[in-house]
Amino acid sequence: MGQRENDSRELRRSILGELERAFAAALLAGDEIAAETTIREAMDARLSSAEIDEGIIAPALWLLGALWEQGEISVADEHLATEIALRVLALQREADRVAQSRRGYRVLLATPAGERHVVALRMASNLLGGAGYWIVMLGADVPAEALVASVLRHRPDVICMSLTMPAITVELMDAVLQVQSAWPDAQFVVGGRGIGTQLRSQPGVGICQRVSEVVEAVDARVKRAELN
Ligand code: B12
Repeated sequence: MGQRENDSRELRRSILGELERAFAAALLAGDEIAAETTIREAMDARLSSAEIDEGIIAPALWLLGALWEQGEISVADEHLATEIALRVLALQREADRVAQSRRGYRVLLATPAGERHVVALRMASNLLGGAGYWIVMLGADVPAEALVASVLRHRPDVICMSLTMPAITVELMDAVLQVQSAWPDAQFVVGGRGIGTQLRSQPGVGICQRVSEVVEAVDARVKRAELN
């Protein structure tokens, strides 16, 4: 096994250990909000449901059981902790259900002709893929005609575009208009420092300031398309 793989396992183990301690402390304190926050952090850290169950929830309950046996906590404390753990399992199930429900939806990502900055686009793709969306990544510098052809072929539910250079606004606008004229129901989410005021009033286009907003913005566009 390589050093890098070792390091990443070590890091994962240390994250898991920290979350396990935080979750056990939340159960001991009967603090449902802290317990939920810890599990949300675990999900954000991309720990799997199995890792969360085996590495965080089960050990915390074992600890509580041991404390109860030793008479250090009451049976009521133990019951409260179990109830909180059961509610957290429901939260996990809901998160899995939402991710599953996104699997049937496609998001196509590209930058317009002339735009070669793609780091934010890749970030958006990772976040959307992680949230369950099916990704069609075209990458940088996609001419409007090629974008239209790809949209008609893949029929994405949402098209995400990134613009860094304000000088390329015309190309982005042209791409949006060409796609909309070929497919009037097309839904866009665009972001990037190059976005000016022009696109803000364009129907079918949502604007994001930060990449962390992308999943929410795409969810909203998918819902809007379903209402059309
Ligand atoms: C890396 C880089 C490059 C790389 C890009 C490599 C690649 N594969 O991406 C290379 C070397 C190719 C490059 C080339 C050029 N670059 Co350059 N580049 C940068 C640099 C250093 C970092 C850009 C970056 O990745 N940022 C990190 C990302 C994560 O941040 P972000 O793009 O701001 O995105 C955030 C938000 O805007 C938002 N977001 C962005 N897009 C999207 C999309 C969606 C859907 C969502 C939800 C959110 C979202 O989320 C992100 C995080 O919150 C910047 C410096 C800077 N200040 O940004 C210059 C910079 C962008 N480049 C610049 C320039 C001028 C150029 C060149 C013209 C240089 C040259 N003379 O050749 C060329 C043009 C290339 C082209 N035609 O596109 C200028 C742009 C100035 C301007 N306003 O026009 C900058 C600002 C540098 C500078 N200070 O002068 N560049």
